[in-house]
Amino acid sequence: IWEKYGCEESVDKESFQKSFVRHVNTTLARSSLNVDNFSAYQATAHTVRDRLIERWNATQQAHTLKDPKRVYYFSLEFLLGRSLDNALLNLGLKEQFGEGVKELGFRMEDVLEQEVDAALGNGGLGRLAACYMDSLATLDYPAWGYGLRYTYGIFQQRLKDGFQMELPDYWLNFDNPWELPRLDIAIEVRFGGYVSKYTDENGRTRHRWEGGDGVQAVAYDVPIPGYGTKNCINIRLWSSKPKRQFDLSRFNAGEYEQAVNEQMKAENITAVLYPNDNHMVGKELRLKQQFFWVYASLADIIRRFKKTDRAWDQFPEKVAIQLNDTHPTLAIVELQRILVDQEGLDWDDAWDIVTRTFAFTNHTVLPEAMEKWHVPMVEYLLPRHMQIIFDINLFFLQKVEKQFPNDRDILAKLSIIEEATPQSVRMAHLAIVGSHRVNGVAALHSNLIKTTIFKDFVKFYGPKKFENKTNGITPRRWLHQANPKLSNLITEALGDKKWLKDLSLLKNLEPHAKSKDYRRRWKAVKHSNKVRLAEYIKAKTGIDANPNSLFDVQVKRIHEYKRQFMNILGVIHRYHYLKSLTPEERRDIVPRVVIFGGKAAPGYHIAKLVIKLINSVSATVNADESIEDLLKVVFIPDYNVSLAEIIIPASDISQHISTAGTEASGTSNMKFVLNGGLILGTVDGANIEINEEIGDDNIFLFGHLADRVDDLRHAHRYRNVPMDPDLQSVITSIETGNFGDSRIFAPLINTLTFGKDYYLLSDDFGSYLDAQKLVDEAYKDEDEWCKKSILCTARMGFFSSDRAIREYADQIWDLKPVPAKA
Ligand code: 26W
Repeated sequence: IWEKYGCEESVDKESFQKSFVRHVNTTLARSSLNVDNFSAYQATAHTVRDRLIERWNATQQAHTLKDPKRVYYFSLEFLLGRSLDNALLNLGLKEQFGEGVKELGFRMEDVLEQEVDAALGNGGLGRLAACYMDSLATLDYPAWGYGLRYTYGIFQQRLKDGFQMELPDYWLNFDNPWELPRLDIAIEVRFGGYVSKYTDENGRTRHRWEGGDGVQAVAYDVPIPGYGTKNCINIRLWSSKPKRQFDLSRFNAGEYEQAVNEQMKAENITAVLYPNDNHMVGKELRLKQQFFWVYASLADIIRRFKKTDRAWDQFPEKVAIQLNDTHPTLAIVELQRILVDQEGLDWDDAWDIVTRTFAFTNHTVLPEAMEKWHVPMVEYLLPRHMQIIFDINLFFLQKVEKQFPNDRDILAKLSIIEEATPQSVRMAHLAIVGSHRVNGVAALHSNLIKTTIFKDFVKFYGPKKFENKTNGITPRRWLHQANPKLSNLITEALGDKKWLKDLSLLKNLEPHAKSKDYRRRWKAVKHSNKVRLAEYIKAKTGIDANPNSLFDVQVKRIHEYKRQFMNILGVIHRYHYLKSLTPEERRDIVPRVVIFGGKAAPGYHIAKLVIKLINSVSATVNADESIEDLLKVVFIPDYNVSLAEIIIPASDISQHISTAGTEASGTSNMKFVLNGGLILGTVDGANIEINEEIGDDNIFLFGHLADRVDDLRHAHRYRNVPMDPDLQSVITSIETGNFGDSRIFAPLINTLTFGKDYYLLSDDFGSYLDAQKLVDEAYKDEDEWCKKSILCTARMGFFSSDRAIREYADQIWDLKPVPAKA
């Protein structure tokens, strides 16, 4: 029977339609008379889901049989965006199903538009995790992601009078076809309690973590299909549920609120994603999220490991765990606890297993982003783990002392415990000590961590433990899916779609930059992408963005170090300049649309003022008829993955202008250039490597270098550095009230004065304006610009997440692909 009915779901147009109609009738309980676009989306999604699950099953079965080494990617964020289009493309179903849907009376574009984003992440780190899952699946690696299933993802952003407002992102309003609830996989997680000591049968002193309150972690599996392979990997997201349903005795006694209390407390744990990007806030609930997640994930991994009868010392030969930043660092402690307390291993044997299992990726050098947890809080929630952290630290510092006798200074610097009141656990230190490899995410960043935040660890461990793994992006979503017209034009030039699995093949596009006809068509694609964005802007903001203008884009989280403030100050400078011109002089000007997008953390007041200033400038500039259409300023609200897919293909130039040394890598810079957009940026993060690949002629770099930053800051702090005169006149203009009541902007302007201009806007402003001038000049020669655009795309092969994942697999995880059977 299994063989008879276990045949594969077909993928042709007719079977799509059959399955679509069946899902409308059964899954949705509707009829042909009441199928709207949303129902059509649901029916299509379920049809695709059936095919996904089949591959998912086959992949997991193959892995179970082969039992290869697996990598587990621990990430508190997976910023997946929409799934339907991606699944259609990766499974190669788009054409047939598109036809099928059309004959049923729908347009595929409208159907795709119905899906809400899975926005379980803040920005760079979360989207990187999503790109890496795509590559792991595509390259047939046996991999799982582990994360949390937040009920609320990153908040939705609205604007009110130019100010950011936050709305909850309740993304699970309707059923989510992209997850498989695994209600049978439930793991009890504990908090609190106490530690008891006892002597075991061998006379050894042992510890047991007892008591405390329990909640359940329930698994939801999200299938991630590879492109051009049957391989389909899994992200397991945990959702918190109460251990028991509500307390019936209290309910019967009429204490209804108390009766549901425990249930609510349990469900709180995975209720909401913390909306802070690059900023640590020491909230107890966040620590609970982290422990809940790593406890359940490790229990799951160990259950899988124990299915085969292997000795513990083989654990690192079967399991690699990558820590996506310090958020999952407690996993190090938890594994040590399991091995020592529960499995009875000696401390040193256990620790050897632990350190061979874990590797740690650092994503930021900003001091305010470093995770530190107060010891009393950790002690109260996780008493045994706190003891183990102290022991890990003790044994570690003993080794340090042996290597550096009588150097108290280095002990204090390296200690996992920060000696303040109260004491804190430095999670980055714990992550380094508990991992066999530490990596940064771009060349400059990886060097910086070795010479700044982790330099004393390099003294102790030597440099080999610290590596670079330059970030990458998936060309499937960020070119093929987001920019289908350009994807087709590339495929046409290269003869086939092999480049989607080997992005280095893009280099064969280079000769086509010389073809006038190819350039014409390349330009036409960019133009049509700009038209699409202009229509979106008109619909959402009412602003007319002329697609014949230069589209200048900065979209990313709003943060002082990313310097959107400098961008808008530059816009004001341009505005004054335009107003100073005679009508004849204006004829020579390249019209620009300056586009901003991005969310500010709800508690980050300065960042929120930047949004307000952008909107105030937008209101003034867009209403000023004297400058005609030469400048428009747009803030597109609610920037997210789906919006990025519209914005990125439409940019002529995008800005990546962080203070040198602050942006670890950036990944949107790669997405823009891959889509033939040029970049204006500082010598920071991956901009540097992009420059190396695409050449000096195809990028606009400016500003001070990272090695100058300390001196410049020092100068601001201790000497009276006069403000750049152009910057000063822009500030004066704001203060005069040209962009509304200037008093609200005082705290923002103060960052440049009383705040000692920590992010060095004044120091870089002159070279920023110069670089902008070069952009304007270059854009006048449309044909030359287009050549640059083609060369940019052609030279971006290195930045595929496939390359990045292969490096991790070969150099850190020792992982081999396991191709799923066709
Ligand atoms: C504890 C609060 C917190 C939350 C999130 C601290 C730090 C984070 C993330 C690590 C911030 C983040 O997303 N960093 C970004 O990671 C990207 C992927 O490597 C890089 O491209 C960006 O440069 C970096 O800012």
